[in-house]
Amino acid sequence: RLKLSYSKRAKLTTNPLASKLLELMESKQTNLCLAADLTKMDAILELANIAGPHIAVLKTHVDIIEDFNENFIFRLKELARQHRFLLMEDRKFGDIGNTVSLQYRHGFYKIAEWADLITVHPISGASVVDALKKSLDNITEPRGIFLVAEMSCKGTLTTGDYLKNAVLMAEEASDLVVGFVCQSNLSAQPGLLQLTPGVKLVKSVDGLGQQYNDPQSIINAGADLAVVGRGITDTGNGYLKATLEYKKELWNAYEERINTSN
Ligand code: UP6
Repeated sequence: RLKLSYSKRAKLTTNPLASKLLELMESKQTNLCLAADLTKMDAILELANIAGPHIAVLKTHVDIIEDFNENFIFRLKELARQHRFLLMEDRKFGDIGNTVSLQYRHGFYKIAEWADLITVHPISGASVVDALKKSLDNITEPRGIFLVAEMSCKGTLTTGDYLKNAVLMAEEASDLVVGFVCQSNLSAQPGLLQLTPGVKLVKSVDGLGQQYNDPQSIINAGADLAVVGRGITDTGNGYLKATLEYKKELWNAYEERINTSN
């Protein structure tokens, strides 16, 4: 997996959204997933408009937005279309099948209607993926799930058998799973993507448990998509400069990974 280009891997996936994502990454030359963890709609839209041409995925936590309304989704989808990036709602679903399917389709945010990708904790077992799949009736666009196999924070319980079984679940799960959220190279399957959060230009911590590694280390540890949040949003030099810096570092590390022999 680690030596294959994104475009080759796009042909080896079973999920149409995973191929679309890998092709988009190759054509935009970016493996950056931006965590837009801001609490006002306009601030997120401004960030999405500036960073949009340089990212593959914009990741949201819609439940932190203070002035959320449907117009936000309408405008965000328009930016995603214009700048060609996918939308991921990092909801980290973690309940029984019936509850997650209600949370996915209903309530205030109606996530299934607009999020190309979602994150799901494998804690409830494979039935949760089946339930999410069943709840996609009438949704015609392709959808994908990233299973949270291993977390980035200090003291996480996602270790040992939990981690191993989460990977097996992703490998065996329905065609809805496009990959996992993790910190290390856990699967050789070329069709699954590794999404790695906890990324900053310099290895560091945030004082609240988050642990950051630098772009080159996480790409060498198997990341296909790197999640960068505060490394970009907390910058003093403007979003564009920071986005381009992360994009370049991450893409160079990927090219080095696929081009060096061993
Ligand atoms: N995230 C992690 N670690 C995980 C899973 N998800 O940090 O194991 C998410 C957080 C946040 C983003 O919910 O949205 O990735 C990281 O943001 P940061 O770069 O600002 O720390």
